[in-house]
Order: sequence, then C-alpha cells, then structure tokens
Amino acid sequence: MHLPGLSDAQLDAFWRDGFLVLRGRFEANAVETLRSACEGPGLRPERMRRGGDQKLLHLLEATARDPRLMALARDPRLTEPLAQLLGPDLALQHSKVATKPLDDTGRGAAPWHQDFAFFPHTHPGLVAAMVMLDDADAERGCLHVLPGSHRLGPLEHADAGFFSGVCSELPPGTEADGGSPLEVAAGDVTLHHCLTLHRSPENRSGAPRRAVVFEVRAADALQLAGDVWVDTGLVLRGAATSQVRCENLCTELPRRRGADFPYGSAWNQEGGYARGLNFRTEHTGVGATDPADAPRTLLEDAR
Ligand SMILES: O=C(O)CCC(=O)C(=O)O
Repeated sequence: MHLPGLSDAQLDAFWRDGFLVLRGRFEANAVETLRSACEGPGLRPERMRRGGDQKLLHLLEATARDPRLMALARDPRLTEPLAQLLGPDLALQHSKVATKPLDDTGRGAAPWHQDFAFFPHTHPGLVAAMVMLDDADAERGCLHVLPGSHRLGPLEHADAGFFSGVCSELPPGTEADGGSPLEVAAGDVTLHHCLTLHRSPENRSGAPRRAVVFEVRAADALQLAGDVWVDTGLVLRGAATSQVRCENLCTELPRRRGADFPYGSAWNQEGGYARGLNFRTEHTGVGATDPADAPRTLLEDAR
C-alpha cells in the first residue's frame, strides 16, 4: 500500500496556509469502489429521495451507510497524515458523501464558512479530509479556500442573532466569489483546518462532483454544541481518552433558528426538560409552568 506520510514541507504548508492537497492518494480502482458504495443501498435511495442530482446533498453518517466508507474512514492513507497534524488519537466528528447538482441550477453552492462554527469544540484540533471521487476545477465546483484564514480564530456565522452557517465577518477584501480554487483529480484528498474559511461554488460542468468527507478531531477535543451523528466519536486511530484539552479561545455557540434546523445552542449543557422549555419560551414567548406540560422531547421529535 502506498503510504507516504507528510513531509516537513507539507506540514509547514498546512500550518501556514490552513490546507493541503494530497495528490494521487487513492488509485483508480479504489475510487471506483467508493463510487459504487455511493450508488449502493445505503446511499442511493436516500440520495434520490432527497432530490438526487437536482440538489446539493450532504448525506451524513456515511460510515454507517456502507462498510466501504467505514473502512475508508480508518484507512491509513487518511489517518496517518491526520495523526501527523492532530496527534495519535483520532475520532470522527462527522462523515458524509457530498454531491452537487449536475447543472448550473443556483442550488449547488456553499458560501464562505468555517467548519468549527457548526460544531465548536474546546480546541480547534479538527481537520476535514475530502476524498475526491471526481476531478474538480472551479467550473465543476471544487473547494475554494482563503489561505491563512485559520489563524483568524473563530469568526461569527450569524444572521439577526441566529446561526446562519455563513461567515458574517469575512476579512476585508474577501469577495463572495473569491478564494484559491483547489483543483483536484479523482483520488486526490484535500485537507483543511476547521478554522480555514472555505466555500464551494456550484457545479456548472454537467458532470458529477462527488466526494467523501470526514471531519476528524483529536480525541481530546470535547464538542460544545452542534449536532452529534450516529458515528460521532467513532475512534479512527489510537484510543479514546478521558483527557479534555481546553484552549483559550472565544467562540459563539450556534443558536438554533427553528426546531428543524440541525444546530442547537449548547446541546449538551441543557437537560431535556430545560431544553424543551427554553426552546418554547424563545420561539413562542410562552413558558410552560406545569412540568407535565413541558415539551420534553420537542427537539428530538422535530429531528
Ligand atoms: O462539497 C463541498 O465542496 C462543500 C464542502 C464544505 O464546504 C463542507 O463540507 O464544509
């Protein structure tokens, strides 16, 4: 197996720029296997149900949908470079298959954001590894990054006080359609730091743009907010730890806009009773006083 670690120059480049492209990590037959997994029973029916080639789709919990994607998450061609960046013990925050509409429909773009804003942790030791299943350039919706932006720290992603998923304090001069395109071939892997500002334009090529994405964290990073998925916390390398590392950073907790919006405020700092009441008070202005009336499972039911 082809298993090069990152060179010192690559490590320096990652910490300087906040991203790295690993060329030719997966051979053509490995890419073919992954494409078949994406068309398999764990993914295709759900993809079609949610709009298929007409929509930008992030099919989460990918490792639980197909054993080939579980094997990929733990493949040393990914975990070894990630361990060089994050330390020996690695866990998953989320996994997903990301696809875009085949045509210029206006629905395939992801605006500027930092991944950390969606799931703040006690330290920013998280890196996204994107395994490309198709070639991608700017026309075909490749990732665009703002080099060095991971050094800005956590930025705001809010609209009228609610989490929007879009960075609302872009560095001066950053154009909505700017950034450095990461042109890639199928089998390449891009790595980006969880604080690196990135965006992904729509796919105007008429050809598919598929990728498998793993957001990987150092095992000692404790999640403060945002959703957990069925495979969140899956140990990918090394071991889980009871140690929590806290860094001196100030970050916004994503504030939920509505019951069906999948990012909640401090989800693990409120009990079910408090969470239901807080949500209802915030959104209807009516606080329940009778405990029997408390919407204990309001959020869970809405998911
Ligand atoms: O599929 C893409 O290119 C967008 C990925 C992205 O921005 C993300 O997962 O945070």
